[in-house]
Amino acid sequence: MSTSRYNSPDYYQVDELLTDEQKLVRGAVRDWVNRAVIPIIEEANQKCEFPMHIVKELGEIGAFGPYMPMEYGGSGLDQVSYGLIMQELERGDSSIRSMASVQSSLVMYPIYKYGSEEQRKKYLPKLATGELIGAFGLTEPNYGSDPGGMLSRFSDEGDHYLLNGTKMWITNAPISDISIVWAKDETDTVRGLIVERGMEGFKAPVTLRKWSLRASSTGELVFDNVKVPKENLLPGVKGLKGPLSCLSSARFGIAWGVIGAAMDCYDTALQYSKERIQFNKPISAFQLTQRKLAEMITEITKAQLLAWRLGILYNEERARPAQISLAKKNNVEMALIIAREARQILGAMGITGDFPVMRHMMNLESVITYEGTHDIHLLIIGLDITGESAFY
Ligand code: TGC
Ligand code: FAD
Repeated sequence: MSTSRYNSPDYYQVDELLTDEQKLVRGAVRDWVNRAVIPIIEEANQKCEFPMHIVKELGEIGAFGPYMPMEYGGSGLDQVSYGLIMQELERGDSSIRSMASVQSSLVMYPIYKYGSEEQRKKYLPKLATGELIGAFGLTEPNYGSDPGGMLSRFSDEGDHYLLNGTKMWITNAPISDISIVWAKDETDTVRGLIVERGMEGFKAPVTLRKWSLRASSTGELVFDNVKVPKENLLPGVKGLKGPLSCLSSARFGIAWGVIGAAMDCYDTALQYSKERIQFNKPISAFQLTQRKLAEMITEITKAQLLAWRLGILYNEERARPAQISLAKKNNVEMALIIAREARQILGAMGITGDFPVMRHMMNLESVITYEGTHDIHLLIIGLDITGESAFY
């Protein structure tokens, strides 16, 4: 049972659009977040440490690859359920949702979709339980928004591949057992390789001094003549559409996840405003506070409906990449604005770790940048509606 004071806002009875199974899944994850994440997450952020002990528990509650078939360790759930799991995890902290997003959408998904049957059987069940942790290496020091320019390369050396290059800003890198690494072959074609911890010439140094996603483990992936066995190449995809299709799944999860962070900020600000007295009144009685709260619940409600509709389209395999961009862009910006406004309602208390608001706000500064920046998503939508590319 939940012991948290959290009241999940549902201004438009969006719950009525959910199935019993979807609500059951959400309830189980919500209880777990209240029990396992809320009590430890502030300390993990202050110490800048990822709480490793929760990985196996994330596996037990089915947070890794929930939409994968059961034979590979998944739960065979639909995409709305996946979204609701991400929403509850991100209510706890974006770092926890990040860990689960990468594991599910960026590591299990490409192995399931593009891997051989041997690769699926070898890696997916262990990734589903958290016995293995995965990372996804696309971004490089000089190629972030423009991953097609990547410099990482591998050559065919007969009985193995030889991999060289550097990936930067990689979630889970320092704690990962396997990484899905995107690199160009000798024909300049982007391919995916599964690189395992301990391979000679492979290092994953941690990225220090972050002010955002402090409870997430971020690092580099450095390959110096790494011998990768030939059976570690993902056979099922060639070209940039390989990594970009994985991003579609992760961006979908983020569009849902950030609603959780926004709901937590709204709920915290609403409760605080009713209890905080200034000028002999609760601050919730002032028009300017009410405007902030009314705007928040309006934007949360719109974001919920957007995510739900996208989930239905996703379930029907009709969600287009630009539609996913729209939801990622809109919902992350919505959550960030709400976090900033909620922090104002809390006054000085808003800057402390006694409340989750500033932590969410700082996290969301990463979320608006990764998985495609806000502006890149505007350009993806712009291209979709005009037919003109403004990237180059
Ligand atoms: P472009 O020519 O547009 O596309 C190349 C090929 O890919 C196809 N494609 C997609 N396929 C599936 N899903 C998508 N979302 C797709 N987007 C594009 C496209 O149809 C084409 O296929 P084909 O068959 O014609 O070859 O590529 P471009 O080089 O012009 O780049 C386009 C651009 C800028 C939109 C793209 O590169 C982009 O999205 N840039 C942003 C980079 C990004 O999002 N990086 C994220 C790194 S991972 C990360 O941040 C993880 S954080 C995780 C966490 O902690 O939660
Ligand atoms: P840049 O591409 O240098 O962009 C800088 C600015 O220029 C942005 O505002 C951008 O919108 C703008 N810009 C760029 N191109 C254009 C254009 N054509 N028109 C207009 N404006 C433009 N990557 C991974 O591969 N795996 C991970 O697990 C991962 N985890 C991450 C975790 C964290 C905490 C962070 C912060 C990042 C992570 N990333 C990861 C990297 C992330 O995807 C990139 O930071 C992101 O894609 C942007 O790249 P960049 O930082 O190099 O910015």
